[in-house]
Amino acid sequence: MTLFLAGCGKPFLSTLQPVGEVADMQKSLILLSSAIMILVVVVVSIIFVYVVVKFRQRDGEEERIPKQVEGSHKLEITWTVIPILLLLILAVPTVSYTFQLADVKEMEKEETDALVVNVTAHLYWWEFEYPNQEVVTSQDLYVPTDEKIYFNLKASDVKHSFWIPSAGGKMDTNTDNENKFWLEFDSKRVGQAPEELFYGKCAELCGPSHALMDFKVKTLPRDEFDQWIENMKNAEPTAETELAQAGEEIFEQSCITCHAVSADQKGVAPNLTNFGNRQMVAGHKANTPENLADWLEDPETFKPGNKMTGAYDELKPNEIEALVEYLSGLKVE
Ligand code: HEC
Ligand SMILES: [Cu+2]
Repeated sequence: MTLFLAGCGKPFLSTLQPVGEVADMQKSLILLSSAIMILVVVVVSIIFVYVVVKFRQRDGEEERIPKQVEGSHKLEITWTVIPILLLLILAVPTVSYTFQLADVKEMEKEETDALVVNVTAHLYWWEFEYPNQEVVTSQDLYVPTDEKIYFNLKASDVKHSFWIPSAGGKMDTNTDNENKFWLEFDSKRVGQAPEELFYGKCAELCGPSHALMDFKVKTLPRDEFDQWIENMKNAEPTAETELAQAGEEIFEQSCITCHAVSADQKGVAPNLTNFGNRQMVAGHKANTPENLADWLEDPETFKPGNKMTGAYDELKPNEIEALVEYLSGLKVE
């Protein structure tokens, strides 16, 4: 079963197709521990079958009792020492990797060139802040390749867990402390995923829409990443058509209290500066005008338990059309 299921892995979300150093280390631990477990199961099964066959009760020998070995020092020592050795083989790389993966000295320096991302998990969406660049985005995380990206993880409401299966993790996001770790994406391997785009997940059951609490990770070469940051900083909401302008008006009345459309603001709802570039609507369905209209019309059916339901008066079809036009135009190249 495990072998068959392992075949289902997709290159953009498989722990078994690592895309960077952290994922490599974690995969090697998975393989090492699986190998040790398989070895133990195989050896124990062989001994079990051998003993059942060899010492079974045979016809005419009902009274015969084999030699008793209870309290044998040799056997007791053998089956105590072997597990200790196996655990040591597993413990040495595990402890060593644990320290390497928790090494975040670089991000804690006063002045650092390292890329830091503050991740805040909310019911049921993700906020990504680049504190040194003063840029905020949501749902789609942008990262440069070939360098360590340091994450500060926290949650605003309940416990969630941050996981990018191909790159590493998972690590809990808590409400009362910050967890820190780093990940790395190897430029030679990001091509394994279509559009160099990876999937991220919430890995801690957090409520009715937990399974829909997904995000995307877009990997870019460093210079394109810098350009993206620059473009985000300069982005201004535009409404070119008349329909989009009508949408902007509604947005400023009903939505702006929660949603920001400039990249320097955090908030109680996803920052929409580059919503038009997003892969998904609310992290759940493809970002098409139809799905966006469904979401605005009835958020509750789209994503049960979400924190937008009931936050604005019911929208008329023409208002939804205008909002869809406006929101789809919020793009940062
Ligand atoms: C109570 C504050 C609040 C108000 C008011 C509000 N929203 Fe939201 N909105 C949210 C939250 C919270 C989410 C995240 C929901 C989720 O994914 O679970 C969200 C998500 C969205 C998304 C999806 C964002 C993404 O990155 O996928 C869009 C689009 C959106 N809202 C549009 C609107 C529009 C248009 C209005 C006004 C008509 C509006 N919102 C009013 C809180 C609000
Ligand atoms: Cu969750």
